[in-house]
Amino acid sequence: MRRMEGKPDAAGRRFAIVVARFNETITQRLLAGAIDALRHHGAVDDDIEVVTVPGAFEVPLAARELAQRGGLDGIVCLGAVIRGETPHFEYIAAEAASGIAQAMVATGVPMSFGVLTTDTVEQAFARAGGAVGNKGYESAITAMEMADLLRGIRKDRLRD
Ligand code: INI
Repeated sequence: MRRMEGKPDAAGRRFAIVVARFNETITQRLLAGAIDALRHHGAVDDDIEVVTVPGAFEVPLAARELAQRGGLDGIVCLGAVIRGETPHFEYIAAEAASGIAQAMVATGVPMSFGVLTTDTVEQAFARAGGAVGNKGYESAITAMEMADLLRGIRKDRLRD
C-alpha cells in the first residue's frame, strides 16, 4: 500500500496571502498569524506576497488571478465576515467560500479558506489570535501541506 500525505514545509516555495481589508483589526491578526506560520516553516520574506482586497467577496478573483499568473505553490485566503442585521452576511460568506473553492480547483493551485464566518466580533477575535487560536496560522499550515502533497503527486505523474 502506498500512502501520500503532505507536510507543512515552505522552504524554497512561494506563497501568496490574499487578505480582505473589511474588519481590518481582525484580518490583520489573521495575516500576522499566516506570516508567522510560513516563516516558522522555512519561508523567506521574499517568497511571501501579500495582496490586499476590499472585502471577502473580492478574495476569490484576486486569488484566481495570482494562481493563473503562475509561480506560486499555494495561496492563503483571509477575511472576516461577521453576521449583522442583514442577509448580506450569507451572500458574502457563501460567495467567498465557493469562489475560493472554484478558483482552487480550476487552477490546480492549493488555496486555503481562512475566512472567518462568525455571529459576533468577539467570536472573530477569539479565532484571530485569541482563545480559539489563529485561523490565519492554521490556514497557512493547510496551504503548505497541500502544496507539499501536490508536489509529491505531480512528481509521480512525471515518473510514470
Ligand atoms: N466584507 C467582509 O469581508 N466582511 C463582512 O463582514 C462584510 N459585510 O458584512 O458586509 C463585507 N462586505 C463587503 C464585501 O466583501 C464587498 O467588499 C462589497 O460588497 C463590495 O463588493
